[in-house]
Amino acid sequence: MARKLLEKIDSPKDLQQLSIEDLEALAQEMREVIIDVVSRNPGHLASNLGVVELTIALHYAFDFLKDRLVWDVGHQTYGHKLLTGRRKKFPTLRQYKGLSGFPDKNESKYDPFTSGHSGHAISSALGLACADKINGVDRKIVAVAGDAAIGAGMSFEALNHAGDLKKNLIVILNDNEMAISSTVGAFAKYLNKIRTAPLFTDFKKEAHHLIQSLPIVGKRMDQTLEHIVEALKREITPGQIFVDLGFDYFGPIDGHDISALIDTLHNIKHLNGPILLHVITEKGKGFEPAAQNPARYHSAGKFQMHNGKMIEPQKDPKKISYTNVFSKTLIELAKSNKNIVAITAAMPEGTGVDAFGKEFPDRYFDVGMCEQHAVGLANGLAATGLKPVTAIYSTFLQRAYDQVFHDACLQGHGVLFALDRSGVVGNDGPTHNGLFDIAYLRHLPNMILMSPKDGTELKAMLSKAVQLKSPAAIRYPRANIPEDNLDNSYDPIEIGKGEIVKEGQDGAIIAYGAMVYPSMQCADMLAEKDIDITVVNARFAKPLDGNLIIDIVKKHQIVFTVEDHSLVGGFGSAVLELLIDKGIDTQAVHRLGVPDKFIEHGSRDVILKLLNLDAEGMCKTFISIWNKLEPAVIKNKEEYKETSNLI
Ligand SMILES: Cc1ncc(C[n+]2csc(CCOP(=O)(O)OP(=O)(O)O)c2C)c(N)n1
Repeated sequence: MARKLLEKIDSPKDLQQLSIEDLEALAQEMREVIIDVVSRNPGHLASNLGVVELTIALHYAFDFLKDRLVWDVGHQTYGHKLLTGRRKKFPTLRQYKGLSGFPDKNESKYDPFTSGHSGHAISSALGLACADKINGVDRKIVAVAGDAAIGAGMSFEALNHAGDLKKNLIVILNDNEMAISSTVGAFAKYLNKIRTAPLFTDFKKEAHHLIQSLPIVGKRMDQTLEHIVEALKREITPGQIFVDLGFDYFGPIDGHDISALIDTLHNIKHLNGPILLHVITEKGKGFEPAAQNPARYHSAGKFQMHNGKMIEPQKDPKKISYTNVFSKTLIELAKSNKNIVAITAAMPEGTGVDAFGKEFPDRYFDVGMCEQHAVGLANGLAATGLKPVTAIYSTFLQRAYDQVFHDACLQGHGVLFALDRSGVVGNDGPTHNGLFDIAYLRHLPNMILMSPKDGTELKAMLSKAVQLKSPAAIRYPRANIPEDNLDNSYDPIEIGKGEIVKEGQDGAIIAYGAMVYPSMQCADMLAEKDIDITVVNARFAKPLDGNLIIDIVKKHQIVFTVEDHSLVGGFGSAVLELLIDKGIDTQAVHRLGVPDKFIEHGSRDVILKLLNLDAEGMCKTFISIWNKLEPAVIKNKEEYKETSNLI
């Protein structure tokens, strides 16, 4: 399809050649490209469609090579990427070595920060504004935050600070009434009230009309319209809360009216001090299926472009996700255990607790994008003997580290953390990988850490964990469970006890969680080469099954620890600490996991393969170490050599 306007936009400067009508047509073309690419390369759709006009207007009114534009979360920057020299690479969105789905400072000069976690934009933008003052730099700093992002604690902290400092800062509140699903909270209700107030631009027109119709004085008064509007605005401003915080509030304005947006941005960019521009947008705008069901199309799978129908990946109907197992098991357990309550931080569907919310609305809390508060709330609930299951992605719980320390562990309260998306998450990339949770939780006294090898074990762990009186976390990946059938009967889990899955004498793999099945496959591959290894399912990173691990290390010449987690401070580190503390020789131990660097985007399978954390990769690593061992200690090394180039 010819996109005659977009094809001419190599940088935002090119927008200046276009009329308002052309800019409107450009918005249409951008939508088509976004829908087309996302229908094939699943990504964030609805939020991006909602900010197309705002994106154009921002790049028209500012020069973000000099000025700075900071998007909150950053999942809504596809239009921004199309206008800032990344149009040709756009079809590679979220693919390995392709464009990131989020702002990426290594990707473009137009992205001042790499981001993906909500609440950061106003703080970071304020930091830039403060630095500009110190460095004597004269430029405009703009932060764009959604109505859910602005409800995050960090955003409030930044507004509080910015309103006091009075530095030049423009905050654009992109209000579409939606987080992933509906935005929750009293602040969202407050914004709702503003939304129903007359649009700022309509109000100006109305006042103009009224004054013109006054006899004689009309003309003269019209000249002072701006002043009157200013004065009236202060009196009847809908966003009074922002004014009271020290901001100049403008809005609400229609976020799909390019002309009004450009006019307003041109007007406010010359004002001093902190400014908040309230823009009303529609999530999913311009693509009916997404506009009708913005939550479903927030992060869409593949779909048909002409009707939005989701194209389900060809999947074995028996295959279900860990999230699904967690979601169903939690409901089953909560039916008989009335103490169970569930908490999500604006991720009800992603974590699967939405189903719990429908079943037990009085025992369910969606706190908004406020992970810190989620953990504090859990503490209060747990203090009374209730059992809060706090379902937060591994990467987002990082935001609440101190609350985990202070409000869960220090109190010794039985808060259970369900850490979905632990490990490599895939196409969302470095901002969303869950690679640090063992490290940031393991050192906290009272904490119990476990990870199931499959769906059946997740059920077993969850049913054990909801009985615990101390804080605990279960980590599981964004993946389908590996077994074909979910077993309804399972052996009870004993805290701190692992299991030997397979016994051999040539080496051992001690695997944690999702790495157990690939380790078993690796053992099968090695068996074909006549190398017979033991595989241990560690189950716990804290407390470790010390006796089992020491026994395995003593008996084997090569021992791998395997985890889809950072090697720094992870499961393997815990094993080494144990061995050193017990005076056990650690020479045989090799740690497999994620190196000390940020891991780029690409599908989970591709990334695990690159990290040598798939069965083949483990096998290769095992053999390279095996090859270095003295022939005397390897009884079948000669036989092995004949087949070694098979790998
Ligand atoms: C700290 C954190 N928690 C949760 C998320 C997951 N998340 C991504 S976008 C989103 C909703 C964003 O809503 P809003 O800020 O209103 O922006 P919109 O998508 O409506 O443009 C959520 C919950 C996140 N990115 N960061």
